[in-house]
Amino acid sequence: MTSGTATNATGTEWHHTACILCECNCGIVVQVENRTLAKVRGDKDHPASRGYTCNKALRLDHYQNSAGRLTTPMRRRPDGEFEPVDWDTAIAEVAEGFQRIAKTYGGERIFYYGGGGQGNHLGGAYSGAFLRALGSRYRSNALAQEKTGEAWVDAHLYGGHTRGEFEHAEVSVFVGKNPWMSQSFPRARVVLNEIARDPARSMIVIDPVLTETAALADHHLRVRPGTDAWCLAALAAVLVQENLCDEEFLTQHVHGADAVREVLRDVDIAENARRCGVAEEQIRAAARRIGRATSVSVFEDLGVQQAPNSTLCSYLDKLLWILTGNFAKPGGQHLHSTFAPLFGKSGVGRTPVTGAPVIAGLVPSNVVPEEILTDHPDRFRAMIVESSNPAHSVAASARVRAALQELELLVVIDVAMTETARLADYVLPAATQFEKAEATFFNLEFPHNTFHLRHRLFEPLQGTLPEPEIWARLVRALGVVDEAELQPLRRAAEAGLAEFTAAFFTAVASNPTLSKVLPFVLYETLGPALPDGMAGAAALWGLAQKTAMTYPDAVRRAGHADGNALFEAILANPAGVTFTVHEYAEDFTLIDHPDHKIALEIPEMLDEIRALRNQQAPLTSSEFPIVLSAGERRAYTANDIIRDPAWRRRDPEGALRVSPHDAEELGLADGGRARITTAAGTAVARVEISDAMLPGHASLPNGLGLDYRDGDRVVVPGVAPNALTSTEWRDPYAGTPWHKHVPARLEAV
Ligand SMILES: Nc1nc2c(c(=O)[nH]1)N[C@H]1C(S)=C(S)[C@@H](COP(=O)(O)OP(=O)(O)OC[C@H]3O[C@@H](n4cnc5c(=O)[nH]c(N)nc54)[C@H](O)[C@@H]3O)O[C@H]1N2
Ligand SMILES: Nc1nc2c(c(=O)[nH]1)N[C@H]1C(S)=C(S)[C@@H](COP(=O)(O)OP(=O)(O)OC[C@H]3O[C@@H](n4cnc5c(=O)[nH]c(N)nc54)[C@H](O)[C@@H]3O)O[C@H]1N2
Ligand code: SF4
Ligand SMILES: [Mo]
Repeated sequence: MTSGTATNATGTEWHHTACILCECNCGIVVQVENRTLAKVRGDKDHPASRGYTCNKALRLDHYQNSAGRLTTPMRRRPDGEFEPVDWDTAIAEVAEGFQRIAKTYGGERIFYYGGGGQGNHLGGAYSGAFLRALGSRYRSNALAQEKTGEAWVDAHLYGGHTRGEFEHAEVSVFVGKNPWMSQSFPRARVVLNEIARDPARSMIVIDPVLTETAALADHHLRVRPGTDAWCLAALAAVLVQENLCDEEFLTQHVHGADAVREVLRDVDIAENARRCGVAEEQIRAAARRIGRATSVSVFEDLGVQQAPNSTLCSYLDKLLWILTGNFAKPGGQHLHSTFAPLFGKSGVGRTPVTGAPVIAGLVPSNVVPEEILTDHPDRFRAMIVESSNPAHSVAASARVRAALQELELLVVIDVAMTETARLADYVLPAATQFEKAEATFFNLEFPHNTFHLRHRLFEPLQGTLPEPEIWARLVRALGVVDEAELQPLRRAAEAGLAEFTAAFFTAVASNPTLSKVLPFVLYETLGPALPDGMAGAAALWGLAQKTAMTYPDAVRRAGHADGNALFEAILANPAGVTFTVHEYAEDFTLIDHPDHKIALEIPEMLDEIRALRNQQAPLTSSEFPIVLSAGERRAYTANDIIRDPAWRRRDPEGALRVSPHDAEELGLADGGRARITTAAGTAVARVEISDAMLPGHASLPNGLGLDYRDGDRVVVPGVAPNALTSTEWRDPYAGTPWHKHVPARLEAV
């Protein structure tokens, strides 16, 4: 442990690493004692978080030393019980099993789900070699239950992902997003407080709940759940009808704006205001604030992405910043560089059984059960799940579990015995994110974008392996690469990066097999030449080359002469590096269309705006009159990452929040219990009566209802939200679930 450490005045060692509980991955420094994370602080040297953390990072040891950790590979016996097996047996049998599936049904019948959670994408970077060698093509992960609708819109508009620059925005707009709790951009609470304190800046929040963020807002548009499309269409319509658009920007950088404006001119703003339950004057005031600002940034998240009209909402909220020209300037919205793109560009079109759209290369999570539970010849027959818990995190858990059990082969790679692992034929135990080199590809900022390669704090726990090693062993077992082909590259790597670079490009150009399994080749050849414990970083060498080729000027501005210099900087800076520095005008060059203009007209979306005039039947009914938001981010939720309930300082069971009005009507008492019933299932939760909730709206936190076993003690605190959700409630374009809008009935128990 040399390069990963810093020492303070008293001689105590602080090791650089990162929090793994949300996509921000704030830099932290930790003191370790006997394999525990004894003390945790924000890392001032981290280029993005600069010392910031939220409350969640401080007790990360509940992840590292969870009693639920796996310590040996396991195989299911014919009697259904697991038995421990050694790694050689597990690897040989798993590789052989998938080979058999590929031979019998074709590699395309092998489906891959996951590849990284909020803090770990390095393992997933290696999965592709094994999957490609088998001929597997279909994959998915949690992004296909939240971000694919937005990705579909983005692909049409400019072909890339955008991010707001909230730190400098005059007006920040949060649509179905509560960054006080869910973070998602650097130093969120600091930035929100700064905006709230500054009379020259404004915050607009669209949310039915009076969230912590909404409480700081200048304009809280408190829509009725599920009615954002009317609110957003009205906001965009005000911009057009009151001539608040940036004409110069639209002329120079956008085409199709006139068609969009024509549709928005016909929007009846008063009627839309009525439909979403927000006063017309409030909508007009918010739109005018956007219209006159020098800079506007917009963040949409699950409140619209997991609710009705979600893809339309993604389109409408992008109109707010595009019509007003808030792009390619300080405080505006930006396309950004990526170190490794999170979204695939070339999809495979449609899923084999249901014909669902594959957006950004991802099968919609909600159709996974239907792609398995059928006698269709092209159904998925086998699956690998890595770093994800779909049996708990995907809609309609009961159906997902039935599907997973139907597979001929299910292999799960995780650190813990999860709801999904329990259904597997083989469970492969991974080292934790503090026991291996790790990084994420949530690198989404502009003009400065950062990348953080973390060094391990501990050796892998006995019996576990880092995923790059697991994938390498699996590829070796397939026998697709000849050892002799790797030898020259290994020798070159020992000689240095320059030698390796030359040898690598020669080898790959002359051998198509190697290019099929590139991450494996890098791990096997460059990996051994990297510092102790850092072999897993080998794939980053390839990504660094690509990054330097894609953004040569921005990488040079960040101080890296070329791909090798960037890779070396990443290895040498355990607190993270800035890898690109952009100039604002470069935003335009990042637009992926040949003319580098935003293509604003999406005919399907314009039809959807027109269709908002028609009545849409509510999803609630007399049987299920309440809208339940199943899975809200709170102070102590972190997806399915932390299983140990002792991590939570407050609200260990994750209360059901209901409005005073509904509590009164239904006879629910604060601290009492309520039965929640939906079309999919039923559960009992503790009640919290909260003024933050609108009548008719209730909310449950995410990440609860996970079981935790400590010796013989098994606890399952709270409600698993997906015991209450259904697969068919999903967006017609992207197949994303409506978790925030589940019709439900509540009764006192
Ligand atoms: N504490 C914590 N932080 C997290 C996570 C975590 O588990 N815990 N997970 C991370 C992940 S994976 C993600 S994707 C992000 C998600 O981050 P967010 O999207 O901010 O999280 P949510 O709380 O699920 O939903 C956001 C808001 O949607 C609102 N909402 C519900 N229904 C509607 C509606 O009909 N319209 C509108 N406009 N709003 C509605 C809710 O009131 C809520 O305030 O958080 C990340 N950060
Ligand atoms: N009803 C409802 N459902 C939801 C949501 C909601 O709001 N409501 N939110 C959705 C969203 S936005 C998301 S992002 C998903 C998240 O759901 P998932 O895709 O299931 O991902 P995580 O919860 O991040 O689960 C991470 C898994 O990785 C494991 N893990 C941790 N570290 C490592 C490691 O180093 N290696 C390996 N191999 N495994 C590791 C953990 O033990 C855990 O099982 O949930 C979705 N599901
Ligand atoms: S949970 Fe997110 S915002 Fe909070 S410390 Fe961890 S990475 Fe940072
Ligand atoms: Mo997410």
